[in-house]
Amino acid sequence: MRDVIEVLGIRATGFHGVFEHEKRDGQEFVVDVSLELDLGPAGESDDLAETVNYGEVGQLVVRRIEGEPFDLIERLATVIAEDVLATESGRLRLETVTVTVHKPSAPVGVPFGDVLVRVRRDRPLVPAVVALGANLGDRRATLERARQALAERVLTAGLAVSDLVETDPVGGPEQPDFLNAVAVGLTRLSPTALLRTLHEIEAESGRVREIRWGPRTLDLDLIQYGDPATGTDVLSSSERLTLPHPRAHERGFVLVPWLQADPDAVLRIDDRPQRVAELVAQVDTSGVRPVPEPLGPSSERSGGGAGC
Ligand code: A4P
Ligand code: MG
Repeated sequence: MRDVIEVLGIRATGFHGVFEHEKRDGQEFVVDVSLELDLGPAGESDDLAETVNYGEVGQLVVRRIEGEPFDLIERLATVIAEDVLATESGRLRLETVTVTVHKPSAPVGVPFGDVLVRVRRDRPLVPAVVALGANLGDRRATLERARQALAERVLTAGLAVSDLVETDPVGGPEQPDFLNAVAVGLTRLSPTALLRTLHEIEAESGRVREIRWGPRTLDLDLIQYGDPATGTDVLSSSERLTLPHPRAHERGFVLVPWLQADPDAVLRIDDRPQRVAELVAQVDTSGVRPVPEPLGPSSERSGGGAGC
């Protein structure tokens, strides 16, 4: 990630330190925070909602400096990094946080210029669900390339991809049938970086955004990020990224392959986590037909592609 927001020299008095006089008298701590995230959306839209508010970060840092005293500045730096990653905009956008805590009056015992610790924290691995669809060109070959790209760049651990299904088009103009599949796995990308990568993979397949809900060589949708069963899913209502995907719960072409890729799948609907197995029983799945040969390296399959 090349884009950075830095807030440098945030100062406040705190009571952190191993010595009794440090806990009693306090001293000044100075914190620098460096945030790595994609600033493209905010650069285009000029909208504060599309970035991380550095004022909010500054306040959070001061609260931690002035708050519960720790023995070590290593601990102070770590909790600040965790706090920043856990803010609403942090969960949605941040790739990496670097926190530097300076303790210029530390009891070092010799003349010194500064003492500091620096911690750098990436996002943890988070479960994510991506729906794949294609109804133009060599659909199977396109989806196979997309599967590979997802494995290399998006769902880089624990990837499971459903079998293909052939589906009647839902909505939009008259158009050919789709091949659909769903991929589940773990990602280190933020939701916004993940969506950007999905758009890059779509563009590499030759997709041009023309008619909404119209035919396309490749459509990749982010269905869910995080796990609603444990309350760790990220919610977003912006037009650029809505999470969970607002139409996933009513679409057989998403729910049927998702359930196959993850029989325990859970989707949040109206603030309530619901089992995908139950949703599949409630929606019309008559337009969703199994395709015999799954995606996967051609050496694992017998013969050529099916369904296109
Ligand atoms: N966007 C917002 N949230 C998300 C998200 N969670 N995932 C924004 C992906 N994109 C999201 O998307 C339009 C805008 O939605 C983007 O700017 C993105 O930032 P798009 O991919 O350009 O256009 P689209 O796919 O035509 O629209 P949309 O709303 O994603 O449509 P759907 O819901 O994906 O429906 N029938 C069958 N049988 N199989 C299909 O796969 N797909 C569609 C497309 C219609 N009918 C279908 C199928
Ligand atoms: Mg789409």
